[in-house]
Amino acid sequence: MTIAQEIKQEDLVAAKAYVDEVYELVKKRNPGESEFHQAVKEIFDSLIPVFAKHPKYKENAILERISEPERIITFRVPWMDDEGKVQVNRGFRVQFNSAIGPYKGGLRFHPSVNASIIKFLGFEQIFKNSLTGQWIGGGKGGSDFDPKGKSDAEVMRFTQSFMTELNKYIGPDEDVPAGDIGVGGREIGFMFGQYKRIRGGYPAGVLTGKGVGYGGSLARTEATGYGCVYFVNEMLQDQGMSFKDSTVVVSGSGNVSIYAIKKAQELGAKVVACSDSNGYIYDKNGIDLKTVVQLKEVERKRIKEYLKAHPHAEYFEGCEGIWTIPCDIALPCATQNEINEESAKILVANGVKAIGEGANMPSTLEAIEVFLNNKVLFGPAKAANAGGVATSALEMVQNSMRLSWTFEEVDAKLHEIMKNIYRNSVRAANEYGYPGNLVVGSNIAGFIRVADAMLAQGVI
Ligand code: NDP
Ligand code: 2IT
Repeated sequence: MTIAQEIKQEDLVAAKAYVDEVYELVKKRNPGESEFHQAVKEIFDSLIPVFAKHPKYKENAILERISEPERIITFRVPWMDDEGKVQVNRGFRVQFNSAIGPYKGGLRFHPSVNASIIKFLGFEQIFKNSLTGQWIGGGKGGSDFDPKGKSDAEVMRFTQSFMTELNKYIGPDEDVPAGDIGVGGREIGFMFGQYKRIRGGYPAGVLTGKGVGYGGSLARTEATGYGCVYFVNEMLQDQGMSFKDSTVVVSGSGNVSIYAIKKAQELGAKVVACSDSNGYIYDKNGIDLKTVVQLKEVERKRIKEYLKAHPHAEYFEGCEGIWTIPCDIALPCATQNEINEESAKILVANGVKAIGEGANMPSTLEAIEVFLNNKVLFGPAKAANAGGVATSALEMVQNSMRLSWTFEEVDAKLHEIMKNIYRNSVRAANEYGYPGNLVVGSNIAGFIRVADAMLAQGVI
């Protein structure tokens, strides 16, 4: 008998009422934070059968506790631009949950950053990090600083000011930030330098995503994109499909997108489109990744310029249109809520077979419904993009051991972790009565590990 068969209908009804009640509490306590509400709603709804089966979680107020961050830090970040003008940004770090390890999660620098966005990301990170099977808690941070158009000197002055405050709250055993949107190798390098200068010694494990020349892990740069493709590949193989000869659309053209494109191409797919926040390119011959890397990682230019090197390609303004391109596999790798219900319906009408969420929460709740109702294979963000943070945890391990693994060793570990996340999510979905629903499966598998650790550690 599966767990689902053991659950009584009246317990499900009671669990739903309880979960709804706590969700209302979260909304009341965090007014106006729509992204945070959305992330909480998705998790809470998935957990109804867990609460119906295990009264211990309700009795110990796990839901009320897990949705309230252990600590939120906000701070002023003053810095001087190249014209000598003083600028002020806001810095954030949400230390959400440390039941299974030090807080771990990226830093996002983007003008849209606010408390709601950092809280949604931090909340998701708890369950994602748990799914990796490693010893990392959930956290997230960032700033409303916009790196676009800033000189290297401005980025350095900003990140040094940011770290001058943030350093008080982080450390290799306390809280270990990494990159996210707008934070890559350059920013991590400046932040590590400033942390080391303030705190002394060589605390390599305080940040991940470091350069491989000073304590970084091989394959961390590739890990999120590669991991996402490994995860989707598991979903496809289970149904007798593969990337080979498939048509793929990838949104974004940043860190996650670039390495998702690379691995998909290696597996024999034709990637026909990618984008940035201004628009998207369509190349019917398949994207030339070298040009994208040169434009986005080296020259920091707009994706539109791809056409200079490839005049046969097409450019379209705006982001949503990318989902109207017919494809077998769609990998949203840019940002939250980039696929709405309408885009999801168009993808389905055009015959999409699988979605792999490289970005965090790229599909709205309504879009997810459309995919699940139409039997599209759906790899949710917490599972599909966990390869980045998993490899960050491997970087922490290497820093603690003062050694470095080869690219192949790290990549093999990443691959195994993604397969495990897939298997554990499938198993949880089956056990709790939602076969094939990896949203429910990954949320449940991620939740139980953290909830049991919280139970063991008492009311804290
Ligand atoms: P990057 O900054 O490297 O790239 C972000 C890409 O998304 C850029 O192409 C950017 O375009 C585009 N983008 C950003 N904001 C928007 C927006 N509001 N609308 C449309 N496009 C946008 O970030 P990453 O590749 O690191 O992150 C991408 C996603 O993956 C995020 O959701 C992040 O949280 C998630 N993620 C990242 C991980 C990592 O290891 N880096 C791990 C797990 C998840 P433009 O150049 O115009 O800004
Ligand atoms: O969303 C994420 O998982 C990340 N941005 C990576 C976090 C990390 O600590 O590597």
